[in-house]
Amino acid sequence: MKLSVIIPYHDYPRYLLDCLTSLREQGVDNLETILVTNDQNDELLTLINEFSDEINLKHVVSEKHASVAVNRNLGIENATGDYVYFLDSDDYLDKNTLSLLFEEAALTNADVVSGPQKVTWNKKAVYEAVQLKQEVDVNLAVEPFINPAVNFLKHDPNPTVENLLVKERNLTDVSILNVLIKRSLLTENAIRFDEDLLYYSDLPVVVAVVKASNTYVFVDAAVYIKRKHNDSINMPALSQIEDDHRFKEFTTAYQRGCDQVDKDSLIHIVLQQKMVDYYCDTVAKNIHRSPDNSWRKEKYTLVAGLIANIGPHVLNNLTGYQKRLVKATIAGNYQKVQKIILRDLMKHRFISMIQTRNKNELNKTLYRHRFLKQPVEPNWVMFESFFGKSYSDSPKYIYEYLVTNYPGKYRFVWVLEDKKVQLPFDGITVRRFSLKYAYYLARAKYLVFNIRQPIWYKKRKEQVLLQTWHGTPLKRLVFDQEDVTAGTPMYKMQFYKKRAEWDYLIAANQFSSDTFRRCFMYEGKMLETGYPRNDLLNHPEKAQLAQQIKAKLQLPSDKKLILYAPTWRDDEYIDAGKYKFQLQLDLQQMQRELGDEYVVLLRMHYYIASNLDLTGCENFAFNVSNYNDITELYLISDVLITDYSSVFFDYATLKRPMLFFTYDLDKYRDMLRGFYIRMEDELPGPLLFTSDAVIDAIKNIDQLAIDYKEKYDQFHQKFCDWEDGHASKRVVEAVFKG
Ligand code: C2G
Repeated sequence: MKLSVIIPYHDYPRYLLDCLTSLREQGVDNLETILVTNDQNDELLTLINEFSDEINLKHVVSEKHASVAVNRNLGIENATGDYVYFLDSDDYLDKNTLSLLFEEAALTNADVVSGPQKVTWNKKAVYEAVQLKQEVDVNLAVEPFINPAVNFLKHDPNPTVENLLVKERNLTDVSILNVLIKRSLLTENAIRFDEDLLYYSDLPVVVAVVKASNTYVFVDAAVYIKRKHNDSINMPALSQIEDDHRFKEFTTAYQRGCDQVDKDSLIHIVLQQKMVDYYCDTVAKNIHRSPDNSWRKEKYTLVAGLIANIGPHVLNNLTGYQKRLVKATIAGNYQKVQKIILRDLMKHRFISMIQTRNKNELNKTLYRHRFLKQPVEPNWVMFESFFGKSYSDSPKYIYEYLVTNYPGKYRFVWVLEDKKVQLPFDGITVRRFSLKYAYYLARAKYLVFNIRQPIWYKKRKEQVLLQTWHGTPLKRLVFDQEDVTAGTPMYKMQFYKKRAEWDYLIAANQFSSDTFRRCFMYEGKMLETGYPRNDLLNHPEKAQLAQQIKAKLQLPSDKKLILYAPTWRDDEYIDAGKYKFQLQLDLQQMQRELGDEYVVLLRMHYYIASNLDLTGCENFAFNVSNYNDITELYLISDVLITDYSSVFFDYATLKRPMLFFTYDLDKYRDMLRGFYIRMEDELPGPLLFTSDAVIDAIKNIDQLAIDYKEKYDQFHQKFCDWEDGHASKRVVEAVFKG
């Protein structure tokens, strides 16, 4: 028996590589793979070449701009297998998916054999690593199961509508993926994809296949991995393309599905109930939210036409909100429809406010409905550094420059979580997301933030948003990241919207300026000024200042200082914005071997929420993670140990020795992030992989400084050249013009 796998392909070769690799790993002997595409570029041809023997790959060339439907139909024409299977070029398969399905087909000779789909936002390597790790606290992927459409449409010996509907998928997601179909079923019944449908050609085909088939088997363990695209801006999946005709097409596909079956058949009932669900849960709410009236009305008219045809089987079983809404729709009472939707939305909003007991929700509502209506104050300036966790970074230095050079001119507001932090000059402090925060966020003319502003923030045209950012990039950022391994998979889309609100962005060096333009897709004004936060490192009195800081921290004055400042790891997730860190430095050993000459300052990243255990090393190791400003710590340190943190770009301003404790380099670089520079070649210090090697390096620090002098000079030239102690002045003069 032979299997034909049909893959329509348009773009994104990186995705295709994962797809074909997974196919190669399936272990199905009698396989033909038909790749249908209009692309013929070199990258694709090399890939085809690489795989052609192992998966018996045929390249079928389609006409220009051929749709998925056209490509799949061409695939069917060229298929010679007993069964056909559709696989999308941006998805991939779990280890034994095909062999499991195929074995079942050989055993049962069923017309249709299918398995579940699992959704992921990750590439294959990351997905598999997560499977291996199998820890509950891993935040690398969201992977709900979806059963294929044919499952709910299939004749069950004793079907009930409720039972079938509760567990199955949305009408818009109906798909022919992960379904092994007898080829004769397609040819004998002339089943083809409708070539005039761009997005929803699966739906009528699924109905046709279900209708034509007599025997059907479902294999739980045969999992298809549906890979969502995290970059809907540059690499949208078909389902992410915004097109005004999409909705009209969806209704056409639905109608064509319905037209194939009898009015009182189970399939028809299921389709209609699904349409009611989709209308009530999604369409109606979007109609309400959409500010564009003509589009709203058009959509409503389209669905209302379909809803008017709902048969008595479905209508009589509706209850509550659905029943009221459908009845008003059938009666053509648009005003009533609006009222029902609004009431339902308010009810849900209120319930969520009560349930979460979230005062912030109330503050957000006041922000939207009250504070945004009040005038913007031209002299108010709001600062936020690391989500209000510290008085630090470039916002601190911009504030201090403004306060000392323009006395009395501005009113300053600092976002600070810790009430104990006293501002050294004028200004008030507010807690993040508090009522006052919402108030000043709406009304201050100037906003100076070093990380993104909240999602719900709405930029006003009178406001000026200065994004200072918080480091020269080593780790790939936003649109340069292939996989988003931390936070929400919607990150790229959200970032895209938020970065459009920035009026100014600061770059510390030419490399940052070029990289930010690309990786943030930033189109606003770039301030090529150097970092205000590094002004201190070129301060004329930095030696005296260092003495004062050391005294304030009560550090021994007769010892040299080693600062250890590592970054965070995407896969050590605890909760939103909170990560674990396991210290790999052997502090006891360090104390024994280096304690006469040195003490160590341990500085965790602001995302790290786990505690450090310094028992037994109290007079040698000091936890300075809560110290506000890391720049002051640079100033007092004699040596820096770090890893993939941007701290080394800033520390290099001082030209003091640096060591890179990169014990998890491979994982960090290849799995989690990827880097912009080759660490092995460009860094002005050694990469060290064990605690012993770090100790040895510190013992030989003078020799290392000599060995790395040339590299250090090159590094300094490339990344620290703009730092001269006057970046704050340049930034303030460019931004604060009023
Ligand atoms: N930082 C710190 N202590 C650490 C690590 C970092 O105070 N142990 C501060 C430094 O100012 C550093 C900044 O946080 O420059 C950003 O930290 P990174 O480790 O570089 O990581 P991340 O927050 O992911 O930012 O373009 C830079 C990137 O956005 C990286």
